[in-house]
Amino acid sequence: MSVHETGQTGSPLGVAMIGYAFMGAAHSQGWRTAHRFFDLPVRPEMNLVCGRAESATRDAAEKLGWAAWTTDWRDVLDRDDVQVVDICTPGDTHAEIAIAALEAGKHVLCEKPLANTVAEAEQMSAAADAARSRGVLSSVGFSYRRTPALAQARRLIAGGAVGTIRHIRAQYLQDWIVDPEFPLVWRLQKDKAGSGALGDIGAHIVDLSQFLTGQRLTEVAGHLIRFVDRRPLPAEASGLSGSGGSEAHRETGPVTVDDAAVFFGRTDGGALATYEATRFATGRKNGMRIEINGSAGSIAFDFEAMNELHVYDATVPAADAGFRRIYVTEPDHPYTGAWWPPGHGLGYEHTFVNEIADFVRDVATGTPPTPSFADGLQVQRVLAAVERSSDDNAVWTKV
Ligand code: SOE
Repeated sequence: MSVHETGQTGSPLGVAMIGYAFMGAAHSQGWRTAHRFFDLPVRPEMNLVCGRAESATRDAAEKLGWAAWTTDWRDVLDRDDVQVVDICTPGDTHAEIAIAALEAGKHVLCEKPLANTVAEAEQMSAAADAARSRGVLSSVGFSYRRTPALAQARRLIAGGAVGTIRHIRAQYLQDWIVDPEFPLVWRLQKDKAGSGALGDIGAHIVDLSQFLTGQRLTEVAGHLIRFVDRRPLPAEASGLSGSGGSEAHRETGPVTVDDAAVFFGRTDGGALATYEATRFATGRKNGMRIEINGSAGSIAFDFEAMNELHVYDATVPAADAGFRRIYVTEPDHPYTGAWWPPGHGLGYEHTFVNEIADFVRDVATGTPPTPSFADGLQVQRVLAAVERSSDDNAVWTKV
């Protein structure tokens, strides 16, 4: 019996990823795995990862499976073995990197939110339109669209399952900074993140509500709040790293973003939409929930039970009506046919593998991916409108 060497199948699609922390790790899972579970026309090649700190970037390259690493992201622009640039950095660098990569002829996948300001998002969307005319494609990484249950919910709603939509009710509940001693990480700094819960997790539920319903927000009102104004600087910033400096004397810095956002809006389809995005929902770890109520029924989802979809059909006799639980693991459900037999649920990382599989297939076939930078710009405009409403204190009336 002779041993046979396995050749590399499919032509390579060279990828460079910028940023290697939480999102970099999630995207790396996608680049390593997508072509091993989905039949793709090309094979991603993880050729270069970029970061700022030399040792951490080298360690990330080895751990996450990248062939090379650099501390200068501009190195990706003129490499012939890079056709895709995947941006996994904080929002303050999205515009500069994406526009340079598009102008260099690289397809771009950019993490959400698209940018930290509407002005930056407009520049990115214009660059994406110009690049698309040259066959250079782009997408913004609203990964929750690739949750099978949510993609199935969109199919059901498009098929009339809820009838005329009256209510969109979306929450994104986390609690990772309830402790006032949690350090001042980049997500809590406006110059890095653009906003706090509003843009980091509120962006997800704004995009998702529009994705599921096909409707767009036209007007919003809301309020942003900050509960904790100052936090200890991260160890590396306060010179404590390695010195085991005493917690009692750690320097603090100002939190410059919102801790929580509540807002509501009207859609172009006449629905009333309400949103809550908070990092202070003690006990809720990643409670991204959405419910759509319509004239013919309702659909409800909670990411903390991400394989389940709850559907209410109002057209059956009241005595038989009730929310039914669909376990979204059947081969006919979106994405699940590429994974495991029915009943073997998926997890958070699968939304990134599904996202990257769609992106790779679209790039290989010259199909403009969704969501586009224009979709990302529209979300940015909603976030900015909420911020203006909050700044104008537009929602409060004294009791
Ligand atoms: C915030 O904690 C966060 O990491 C978001 O930035 C991600 O987009 C979301 O997928 C998980 O939560």
